[in-house]
Amino acid sequence: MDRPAKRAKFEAAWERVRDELIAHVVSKSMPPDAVEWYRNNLDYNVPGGKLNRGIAVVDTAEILKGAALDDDEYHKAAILGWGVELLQAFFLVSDDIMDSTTTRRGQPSWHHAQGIGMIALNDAIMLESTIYYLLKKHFRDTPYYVDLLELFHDTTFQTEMGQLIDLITAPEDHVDLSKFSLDRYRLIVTFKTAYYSFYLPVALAMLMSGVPTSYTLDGRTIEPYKVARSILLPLGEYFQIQDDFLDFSAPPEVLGKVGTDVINNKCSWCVNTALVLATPSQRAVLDDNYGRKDAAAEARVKEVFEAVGVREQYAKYEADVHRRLVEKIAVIPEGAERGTLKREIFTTFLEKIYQRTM
Ligand code: GPP
Ligand code: MG
Ligand code: MG
Ligand code: MG
Repeated sequence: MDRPAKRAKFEAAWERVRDELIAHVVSKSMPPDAVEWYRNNLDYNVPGGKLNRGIAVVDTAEILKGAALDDDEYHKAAILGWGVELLQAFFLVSDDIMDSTTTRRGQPSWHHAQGIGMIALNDAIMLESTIYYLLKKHFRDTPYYVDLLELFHDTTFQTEMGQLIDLITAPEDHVDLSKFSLDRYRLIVTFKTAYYSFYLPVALAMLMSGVPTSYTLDGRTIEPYKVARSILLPLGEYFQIQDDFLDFSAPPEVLGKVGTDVINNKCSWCVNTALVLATPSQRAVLDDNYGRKDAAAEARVKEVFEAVGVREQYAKYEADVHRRLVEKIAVIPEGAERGTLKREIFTTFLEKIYQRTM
């Protein structure tokens, strides 16, 4: 199945999930205006993104099975996938309030949309609770129900820790580059993005596919969830570094948006790399111009990025991380046994990301 067909099938699963969620609040005696509010919250915030995270659950379950999923397996994988998308919707609605962001996915941020305001906070929490309603309804009788609960809870906490260090490192309204560093950056992106975007979808599919906590293959003891983390967290870091580099370097007509990281005081890979390489006078330019809502200041920052060689650093980093990940994936022991890891899970992710330009 090609990408658009996969996406269409996954979106069709949403219709079913959404209808059962609506039926649930109706059954709880919610009046029509509340049902309508909840429906709008779901429709506005959950299905409109790229859906990469949700579809990754389905893809991984298929690779682990080594064959097409039957209807029941597909439906289960899709519900977990929509669980990840609900978690993401909860994060983004909340994040846009915290970041005072007025647009998201080409429309007003939910809290900024007509008539919503701070009810968005309750809506965000309802998006999160919806995950646990779905898990209970569809997985309560499976042996891995508690593992699913723990995984969603642990991942949420990790993302919230990431959000905390993000918020205190780079407040939108106060520039202090002395708080930035590449180590701090790595910690932020691992916790804020990599766990929920890269590890969570794969680990969900692993649980659903009956992958145990450990097994022996070719005389070696494998801890597959640890192996998955050891590849997917650096992969998530790579993805974010790419995102940051493209924000600086990609032509807007290719990227589909204008980069705003410099103006918004983002603790981005580019500024952290520049801070390592800058001379004292270049450092002064960064201190004076970073995070200012002013195009001339932004241009001065970008001149420093060019002068210190951020582009060359990126090319070096990308070649290096690609080689490291390929090596890591190549040593995963593989067998035909059900419930064991397949290298293809990780190679498909890596190939999708490597040298992307948008
Ligand atoms: C977006 O980051 C926010 C997250 C990925 C996680 C939010 C976590 C919470 C616990 C609320 P961002 O603000 O750097 O990116 P964007 O530009 O998409 O707003
Ligand atoms: Mg934000
Ligand atoms: Mg944020
Ligand atoms: Mg970005």
